[in-house]
Amino acid sequence: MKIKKITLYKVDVPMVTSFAVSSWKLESKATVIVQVEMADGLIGYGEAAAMPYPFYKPDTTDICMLVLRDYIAPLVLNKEFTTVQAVMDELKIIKKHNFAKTGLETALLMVQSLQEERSLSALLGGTRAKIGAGESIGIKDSIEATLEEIELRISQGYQRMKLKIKPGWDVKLVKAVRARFGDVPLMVDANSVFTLDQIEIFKELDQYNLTMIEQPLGDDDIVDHSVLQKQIKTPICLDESILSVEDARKALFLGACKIINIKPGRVGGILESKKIHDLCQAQHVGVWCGGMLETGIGRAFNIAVASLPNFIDPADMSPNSFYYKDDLVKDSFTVDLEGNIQVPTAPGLGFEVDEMKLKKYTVEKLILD
Ligand code: OSB
Ligand code: MG
Repeated sequence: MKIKKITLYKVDVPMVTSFAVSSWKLESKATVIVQVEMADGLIGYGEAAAMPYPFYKPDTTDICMLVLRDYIAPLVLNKEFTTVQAVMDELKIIKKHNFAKTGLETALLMVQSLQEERSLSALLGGTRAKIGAGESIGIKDSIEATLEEIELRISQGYQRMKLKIKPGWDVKLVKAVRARFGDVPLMVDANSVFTLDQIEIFKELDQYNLTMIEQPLGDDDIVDHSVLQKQIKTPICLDESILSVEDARKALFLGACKIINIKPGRVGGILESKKIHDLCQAQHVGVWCGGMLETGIGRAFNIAVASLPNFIDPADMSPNSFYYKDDLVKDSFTVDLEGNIQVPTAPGLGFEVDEMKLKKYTVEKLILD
């Protein structure tokens, strides 16, 4: 495979409502769509779904644009590679910048899927025809507003609720949800805002039969998480802390978690996601697919990844219409009343890129050839 041209689209799709987590709030989600044009004429689209600011991980949308333009494109343009993995190996000289790498990798996997006339799921070795969907519920103005949202999602079939928590918005929220909805599958995500000094909060949360507690402590920590995991029975799930299969290996070695949230963008791509999946499967540790509020383009890859056999919990995969006023694909996925999403069987994304919408929401475009 030989890449002839890379086009970077920095897009900004307006949001329906803001999305707040422990220490930041998203009002507008900028993302980078990567389009590759191959020497044989095939076109692929991928997404580098970093946040617009460095509050989740150091990467931002603008940093993705810069790294793709100045470091990734020059390493790969007009060179012959045998596989997508070979391209990713070439990029190993660039430290981290996983979202930017994922933008290119996903575009190339779309091309490979078209070339081989197999769906992305089939290409990866996916075994599920449908995947379960869960909702990630941002921090709202009131507990009542949160309960209303949960009621709606339960009625729509969602298989589990994930509540964003922060100090002061933790046990009382979970308690209220349990009081109203009984044993609905429930988990919490702290987006790295707590420290071990607040261990009592986790001991209390431990009483509420949560399916897991996601990233309670520091965004690059595994040691303190291993201390915490030994003191609570609720599984800790790592998100921010796991940037590679090596990180996953170390976290499992230390007992820092009992489950891992795999987001392709955070770990540097679909192939790295599969490596983490395989490692965890071999160690009988489950994984599940998180999200970065990707557009329909990025979500297509997440769905394919989530169809692998060791993805044992529902994905964070609300339709983009929850979050955005518009999408970049036509007829994106839907969640049925059992809370399932059909895994596309067609080659490519499985959804058609809406070129008009892509153009409409592009705020910066760079052509590299
Ligand atoms: O921590 O899982 C997270 C969104 C942006 C950044 C971090 C996170 C999230 C979500 C939303 O929880 C998940 C989704 O894409 O639906
Ligand atoms: Mg998270």
